[in-house]
Amino acid sequence: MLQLFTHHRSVSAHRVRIALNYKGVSYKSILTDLDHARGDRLSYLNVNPQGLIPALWAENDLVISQSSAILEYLEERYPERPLIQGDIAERARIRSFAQIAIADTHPLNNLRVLRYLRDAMGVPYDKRREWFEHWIHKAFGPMESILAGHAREHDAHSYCFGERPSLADVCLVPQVSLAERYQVDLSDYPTIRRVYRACMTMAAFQAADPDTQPDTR
Ligand SMILES: N[C@@H](CCC(=O)N[C@@H](CS)C(=O)NCC(=O)O)C(=O)O
Repeated sequence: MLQLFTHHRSVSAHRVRIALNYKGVSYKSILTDLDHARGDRLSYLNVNPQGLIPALWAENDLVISQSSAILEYLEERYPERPLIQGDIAERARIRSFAQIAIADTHPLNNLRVLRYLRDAMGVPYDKRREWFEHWIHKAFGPMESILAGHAREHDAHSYCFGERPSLADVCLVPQVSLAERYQVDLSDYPTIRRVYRACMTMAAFQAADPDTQPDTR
């Protein structure tokens, strides 16, 4: 069985949990601490030398790190319920949207970045909070206009780009969940909130939510 090194609050692991659930792939959660100081984190470096979560122990000697690489692996290994489909333009649109979250948003608000701002740069809480919210709005503004524009041009649909979830939804939902946890004002993003609500009616998304994980406290 696949084993996922995960933490309930990890945005990147959240993406992978949604994809595994959506594709109906069974997996075992290996609960892994986000805190580098803890002993189990040190042994986790043998699994993922970067020490970042998630990692997927996929096959005998194959451990995959980096959520986008894991998501691509799952897409190729379990193509039956695809997360990237449609014509070549739609597939490009889905990938491009997903990268706003994966490449341009999450890395700036990652724990190690926020801790570096605090510990090495001496940035106080209110300024770190400003940083955090700034990068969320820098993502959600364009995401909202992309989704609203697509909804205007096509028949109204529930998910990011159609009537079935895609990689775009898999990457959007954890960012919204994170923003909600930190009570970021999302009132300027009605389409994002509508898509989020639609996703959260699905069991695959509910079972991946940070609040429903075995290590949720
Ligand atoms: N690009 C990586 C990012 C992985 C990552 O940064 N994971 C976070 C949790 S979402 C982590 O382990 N953070 C620990 C830290 O920043 O010290 C991916 O997509 O998998």
